[in-house]
Amino acid sequence: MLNETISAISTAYGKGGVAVIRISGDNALEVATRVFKPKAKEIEPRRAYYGEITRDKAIIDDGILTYYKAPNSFTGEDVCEICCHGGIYSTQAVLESVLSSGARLAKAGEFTKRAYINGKLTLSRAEAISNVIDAKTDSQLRLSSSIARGTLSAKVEQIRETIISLISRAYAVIDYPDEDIEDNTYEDMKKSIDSVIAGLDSLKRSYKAGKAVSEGVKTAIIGKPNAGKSSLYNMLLGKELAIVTDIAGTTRDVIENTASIGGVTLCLADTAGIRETNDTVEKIGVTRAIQKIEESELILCVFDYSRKEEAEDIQILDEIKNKNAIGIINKTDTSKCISDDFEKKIKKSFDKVVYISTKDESGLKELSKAISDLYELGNFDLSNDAIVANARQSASVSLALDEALYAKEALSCQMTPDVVCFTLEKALSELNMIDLRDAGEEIVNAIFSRFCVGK
Ligand SMILES: Nc1nc2c(ncn2[C@@H]2O[C@H](COP(=O)(O)OP(=O)(O)O)[C@@H](O)[C@H]2O)c(=O)[nH]1
Ligand SMILES: [Mg+2]
Repeated sequence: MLNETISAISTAYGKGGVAVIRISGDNALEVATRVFKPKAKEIEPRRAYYGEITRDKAIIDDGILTYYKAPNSFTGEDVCEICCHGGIYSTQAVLESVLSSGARLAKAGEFTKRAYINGKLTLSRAEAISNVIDAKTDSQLRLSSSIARGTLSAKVEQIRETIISLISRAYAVIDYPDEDIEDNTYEDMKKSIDSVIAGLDSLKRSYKAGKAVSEGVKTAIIGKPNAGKSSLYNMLLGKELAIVTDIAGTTRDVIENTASIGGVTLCLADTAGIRETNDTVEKIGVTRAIQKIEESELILCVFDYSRKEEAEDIQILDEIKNKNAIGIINKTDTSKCISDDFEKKIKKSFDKVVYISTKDESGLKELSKAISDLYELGNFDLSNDAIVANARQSASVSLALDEALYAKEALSCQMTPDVVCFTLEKALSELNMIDLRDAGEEIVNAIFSRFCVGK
């Protein structure tokens, strides 16, 4: 039953100052007031009431009750929130009291699912709420909070409305086949399709930045032994995690961690220095490093300014051919020993070369900018622009764009209006997938089951 009254602890499990027990459904207020005894006689919506919390008629705690009357609540149903002291045992006791007073325990994501079903949230906003909770970097938080507030949904809605109006105009032409499309109707429709295409195209391009922030970029630090890879890894993470020594072959295992550089979420891997070696363990490390080049979406390729280039440097340039890579010349605090010729060769091999010194931490700003530029983060305001942030949304946008381009062609080739209509309807149904407007129950359930209990 959909409007069964449900309840769960909405704050994190563990000891804390306060905890919140959320109750949602037709009987939310009735259930809450069986447990919570306010000092006031009347409970009005959106006001906080102090009172005592009971179980089996005994007072077990005191706290605050807030009542949100449908539809003005998170779920769109009647909602009560009991705020109690945040002990592990005490919070559980308050929940048990609520459950024995007529509510059942909410499933994972059930509050958000109800918000979605009751039209309080679009799917992309609901997903973004879960990303706000999971955010690990400042840019992830800004982006997911912006999508949760509806920036992406609003843009999608605007494009949808234009397509719907186009379809209705095309139908009008179909319904009166004897009349030719008037010139200004035709021009109007063309303009509208162009605006749909421009909107979809900018959403499609935003995924590069959106993915770099939300899903992260698999990045490997590669170079010959002692170039300063582990020092760079530590500098990017702001912590001494990898062992740094002047002994070639120190790093053998691949060590991985997440860093936010220039707003981009880098899933960073430090690797063994690439060279010929007879050491059994180091050999495995070198094989893994080369494998990492294959698996990674971005390579930070480190060269040593303080030593003349060696065969390994040249081998590495070969390994990263056709890869998305940034050249990094490290140890610029020392006097230059790398040859001018090789420096030129490095500059030719990469779109971007950055000079750094991990010793005096110089060049980090430039490296951050190079990474941010690579993923076009400078083109977007993460807090306010409509940005596509997951693969499912991106696929829908691309398919909708293809259909819109086809509709434009159909219109300019003077194809019959039903072709224009048909392609626009396809564009619309692709776009509807972003917020799963036509989604079946199973897909909706699968998405919300990934949320935590109490959300
Ligand atoms: N002078 C100088 N030495 C550095 C710099 N970066 C690293 N080193 C030194 O180079 C050696 C090798 O560094 P490490 O990070 O272990 O290199 P890896 O083998 O590439 O991981 C260590 O002695 C570091 O202290 C730098 O920017 N300047
Ligand atoms: Mg190392």
